[in-house]
Amino acid sequence: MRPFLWGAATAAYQVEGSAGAEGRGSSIWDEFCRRPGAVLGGMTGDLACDSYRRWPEDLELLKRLGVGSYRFSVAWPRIQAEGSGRPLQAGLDHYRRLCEALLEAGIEPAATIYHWDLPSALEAAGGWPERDTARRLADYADILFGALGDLVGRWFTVNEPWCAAFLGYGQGLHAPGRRDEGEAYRAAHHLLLGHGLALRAYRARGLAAPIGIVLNPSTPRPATARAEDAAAAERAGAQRTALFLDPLYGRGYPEAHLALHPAARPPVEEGDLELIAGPCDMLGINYYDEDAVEAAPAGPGRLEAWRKAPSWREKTDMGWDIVPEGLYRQIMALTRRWPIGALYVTENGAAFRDEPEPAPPAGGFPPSAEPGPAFRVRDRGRIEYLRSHAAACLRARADGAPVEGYYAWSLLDNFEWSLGYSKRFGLVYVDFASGERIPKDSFWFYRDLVAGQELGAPPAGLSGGS
Ligand code: GCO
Repeated sequence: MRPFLWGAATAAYQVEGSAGAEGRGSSIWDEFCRRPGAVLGGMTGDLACDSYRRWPEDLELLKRLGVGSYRFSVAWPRIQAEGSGRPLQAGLDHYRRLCEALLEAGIEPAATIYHWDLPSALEAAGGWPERDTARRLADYADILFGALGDLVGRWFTVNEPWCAAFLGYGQGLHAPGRRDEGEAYRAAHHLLLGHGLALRAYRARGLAAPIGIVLNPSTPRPATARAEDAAAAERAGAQRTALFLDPLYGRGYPEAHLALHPAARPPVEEGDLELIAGPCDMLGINYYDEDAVEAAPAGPGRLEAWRKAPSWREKTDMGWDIVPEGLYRQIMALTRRWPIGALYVTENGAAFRDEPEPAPPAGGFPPSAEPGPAFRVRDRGRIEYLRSHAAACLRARADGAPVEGYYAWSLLDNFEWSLGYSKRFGLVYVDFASGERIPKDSFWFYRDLVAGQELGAPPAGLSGGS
């Protein structure tokens, strides 16, 4: 068994800022943030965590955390301002420097190619509902393979195509804010096709690092043992799960799901399904919560005939149920149903209302080696969340599922899309006014977990002694 990989994750638009630096073009998120009412309080990613400039501080944090891998995303408009044509050298240089510094620190650079920042020029040409956008993604990906292929240790093509397609083009909650179910299905197909074309370009280069895609599957639990609720749970999960996993694993689109959506016509052309099903080295899944669902009469706005059932679970600040067993169930369910060779939990974490409190002066004897930060964040809820979910992940591994790594979301508090800076997911508290970073208690907890001291393993050096 390969050693388990612990990591932390971020995404470009959520942390980088420097929106106009060094020729970076505009993305659909830059535009969406400027649309009145689209993002809470009119907040934008213009500054965010300022990580484009402060990345050396982030690197120091990663080193202290002791993680083996850092999952970041490359900002497409920094590489191609208009989404096509010759790359911007400054953008490539930035990510090369970041990767080199990570490698020097013994941390694997894990690059996400597309985490939702589509260049505005491509949206103006039709965006993801247009087939050409898939080709543009593959061209951009191939630029990255050429420029960073000697440094990146792990590639993820597309992050959460369900969100990009259905929140972006169906529900209008994410950029570009369109509301058309048919467009959402077209977008979903082209995101998958873009993944498939990028994968083909990658294989043509003969690079060795593992490559895969990141999904956010949904595997709700039936609220009762009745067969109708089990069927409702299957219907409720299909759009985020089978709609993507079936074509990725060579089974075509799930007809039972498409049949419920008259507007759902993935514009499949000859050869698309073969491209989409090109073999990947790994699958990434992002898990945050699990709902209970029950059958409900179908009707307008409820084509799939299910509804969320009440639950007793504590919730995070996102209003999401805290269900660590749901992660175990999801991993087991996915790996039983699809022939997933290696699975990584590429995001897991929780938003809570963190309140920095003045930290007592470093006391004790001998005095601490360095003065600590003036503030402390006692985020016990996040510690419990991370502990229980990491344990669920390792339980799935012990029970035979090919789970090979886990990334905490997120290294830093950051721009939580349409909720702006109001939701804090970080292991590190960010004071957005000053950019100051303060490791939360969960940061030190996660360090201990990564070091093997928090999930019941005997402390290093004490094991096996007789
Ligand atoms: C994702 C999102 C993250 C979110 C996180 C919390 O990949 O799910 O990209 O960027 O911040 O999921 O909602």
